[in-house]
Amino acid sequence: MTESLLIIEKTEQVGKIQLNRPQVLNALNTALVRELADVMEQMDQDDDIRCILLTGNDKAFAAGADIGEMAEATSVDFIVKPFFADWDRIRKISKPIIAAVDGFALGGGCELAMCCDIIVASETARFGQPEINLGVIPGAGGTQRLTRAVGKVRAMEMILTGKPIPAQVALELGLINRVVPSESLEEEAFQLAKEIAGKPPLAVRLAKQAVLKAMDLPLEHGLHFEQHSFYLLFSSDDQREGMRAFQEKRKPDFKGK
Ligand code: DAK
Repeated sequence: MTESLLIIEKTEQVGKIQLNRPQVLNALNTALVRELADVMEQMDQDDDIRCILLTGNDKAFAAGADIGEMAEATSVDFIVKPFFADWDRIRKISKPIIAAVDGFALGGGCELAMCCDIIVASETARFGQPEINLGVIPGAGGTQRLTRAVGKVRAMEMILTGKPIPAQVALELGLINRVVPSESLEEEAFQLAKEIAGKPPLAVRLAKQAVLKAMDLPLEHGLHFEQHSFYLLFSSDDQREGMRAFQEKRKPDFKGK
């Protein structure tokens, strides 16, 4: 029997997905990325899941796209076959995604973490874009998202040298949210996912969208999007519930409606 490429678990409104190709440091082949996009889309539609948690194992979150699969590809293959189409599906997920990163997050692995909304890393995690050493450049957003996250000169150094940075440096550069000991990574990331899962789902969804818009819209347009999203939430039950609960000094019970 072949082992599954992903290990999936649902706990307290958190959908956990573990990448499971440990023998190749979770190298992201087409089949795995397809399955990941499928599962994330299912979780995006599942009312019982309010936050997604993506993890690897202690040696690697993911060491990049599968080099074995790519090595003999031609430019025409990339254009004609939908080699990388599933990556676009992942960035369109509307629920928040937390990456819990231990070990290597390199190339496509670093790009996958950056597609997530929050990154919690262990002290031994390493982030890098080593594609330059293979004669190519990042292709799943590395030159764009890394630059937006850490600024031009830092991104340039990482991408031109291909040298990974340790978690503590990634934290200082603003690439990740927090660094925790390896043994508590899963629990800390889960607690954060659970905390977000307890928030009103519609507001969470629109907040995610609005923050992502800030990355690529001019301020005027971003502010416009924010304002309209704010107005829209006043037609939700959760807005009434949240404000009433505050006035009645009780805990709100959000339904995502
Ligand atoms: N692909 C395939 N196999 C890999 C792999 C990868 N990326 N990374 C590691 N492996 C395999 C190794 O070949 C080895 O297999 P065996 O030899 O045992 O069969 C096994 O995993 C263990 O690796 P090592 O023996 O090398 O382990 P070490 O601890 O010595 O070294 C390492 C760990 C992470 C430093 C090293 O494995 C390494 O440098 N790996 C390659 C990292 C890399 O260059 N990653 C970038 C790949 S290019 C796009 C989407 C995505 C992408 C591009 C476009 N579009 C949407 C357009 C992404 C591109 C990339 O990620």
